[in-house]
Amino acid sequence: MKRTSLLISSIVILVSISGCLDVSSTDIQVEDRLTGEPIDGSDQGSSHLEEFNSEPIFSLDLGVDQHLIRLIVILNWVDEPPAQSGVPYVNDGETFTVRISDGERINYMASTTNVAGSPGKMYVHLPGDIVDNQTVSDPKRFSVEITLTNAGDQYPYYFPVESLRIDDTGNDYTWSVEYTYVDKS
Ligand SMILES: [Ca+2]
Ligand SMILES: [Ca+2]
Repeated sequence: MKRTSLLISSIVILVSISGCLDVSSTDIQVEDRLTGEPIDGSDQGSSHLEEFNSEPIFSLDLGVDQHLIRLIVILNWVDEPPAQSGVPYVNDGETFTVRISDGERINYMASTTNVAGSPGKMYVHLPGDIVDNQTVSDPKRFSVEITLTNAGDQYPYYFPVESLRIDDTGNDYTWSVEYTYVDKS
């Protein structure tokens, strides 16, 4: 019960900030939404993508009385060490894209490119004012898809000409997903 109360307080703050509802109806609507048991879950894994390719990594099926209120995706990756082919090279960053979709109204995408020579990290939080909307809480499947949008190639540090380019074909990555939904049944 304590956890539920905390969750309700958080949502009240979110709703207040969003300004989507008038004050007189906020308390009733929030209480109605969150009557039920909050259920947390998570999953994680690792994979490899070739440049321009995509793959699904996670899906979550929710029933008619289950309302998603939080979904977070975290990606981590490290590009290959630069070549030392006579001269020092720089390996340009990888651009990963995370897409969270419910197959209908939600199609949320975000991309990040790592700085050359530094690890890449991406944190994607499906915004609460979208997932908390009752109109999108019918039975549905939320899915997460990863794309290696661009694998930056390698160029000589002091002489970055196209003729000396080394193709970067892909990259490893690790992922984790955390979510919370409320079951009102
Ligand atoms: Ca690269
Ligand atoms: Ca790479």
